[in-house]
Amino acid sequence: MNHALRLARRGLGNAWPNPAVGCVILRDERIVGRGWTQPGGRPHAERMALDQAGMLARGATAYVTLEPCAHHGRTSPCAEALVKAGIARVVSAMTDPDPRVAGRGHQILRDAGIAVTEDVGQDQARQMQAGFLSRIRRGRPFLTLKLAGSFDGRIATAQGESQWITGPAARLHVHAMRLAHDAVMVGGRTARADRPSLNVRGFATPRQPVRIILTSGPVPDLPPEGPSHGPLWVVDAPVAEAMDQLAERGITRVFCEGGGVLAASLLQAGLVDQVIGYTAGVVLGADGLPSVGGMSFPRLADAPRFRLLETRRVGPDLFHRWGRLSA
Ligand code: AOF
Ligand code: ZN
Repeated sequence: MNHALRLARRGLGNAWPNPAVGCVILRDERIVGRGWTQPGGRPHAERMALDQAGMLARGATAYVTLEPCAHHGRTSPCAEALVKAGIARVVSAMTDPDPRVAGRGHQILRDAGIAVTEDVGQDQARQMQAGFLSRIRRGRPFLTLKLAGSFDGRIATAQGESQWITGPAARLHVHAMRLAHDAVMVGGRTARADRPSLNVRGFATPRQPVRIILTSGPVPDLPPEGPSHGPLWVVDAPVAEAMDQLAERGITRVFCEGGGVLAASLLQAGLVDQVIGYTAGVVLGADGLPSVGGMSFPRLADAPRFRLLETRRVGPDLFHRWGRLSA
């Protein structure tokens, strides 16, 4: 299952609107098929693994990071494909929250006499599916907020100089984070001031993230959609409504890169699920530009609070990742 989870990770950021699923087919302790959800969501992981296994799937065990689907999409359901291929046992990590599946996939397998073991590696699978779960259950994407800056949380000097506070290693790390998200989002002010590329560089990607600019104001001239830039979506709606719209369009994971005004609105609205920080060993002082704009929380108890999940050194800077305390 760990192997299947690692395969699933390859689909993060490019399988949307579908979940990123991994599948390993094991026969006589040998791997005969490996699959993961392909860019755009099809073929599904099981289809790819079964095609690889061919006749060797007969009597084999399939490990899948999500319940095999039961609905008729562009092709027949994966649960039926597993039955047809003669799979003897299925080990799955979690039930598919999609109402078209929701237990029916496991049922098809059991009805066909296949031994099914559920919920193996469930915690890791749920983390991997945080975006898909959020889109299905909450009707909004899983939102990661990036805060990069000085010790004292500033992203530019009073004169607006911001290049470069963090080093090249942190910048490359940011591109790896973009890679694992469906969309990269900034507010209108940042878009106009920085004309950011909002693409993935330094890594091969099967699909560039969607570029989202959240604004009611003018939009700067940015590179058109192409091999090195994803589609450009301009969304003019209050933050909560904007997030709902993105989920409706299939987005499961959003990476917000600022600026401070948008960061404050998202935090204030309780929409931030994860914060990642890049902190540099420099101090800019109170006249520097803050990474988070004004928020009105008169009492400390009302301020959004996060739990530390990870710390790591990236070059000369500190990377830290925080998860939201209440869901
Ligand atoms: C699987 N294996 O690799 C994935 C699954 O639009 P469709 O027809 O491609 O179906 C999308 C749904 O299929 C999606 O909402 C989720 O329930 C399931 N995703 N299922 O068996 C996979 N990605
Ligand atoms: Zn399927």
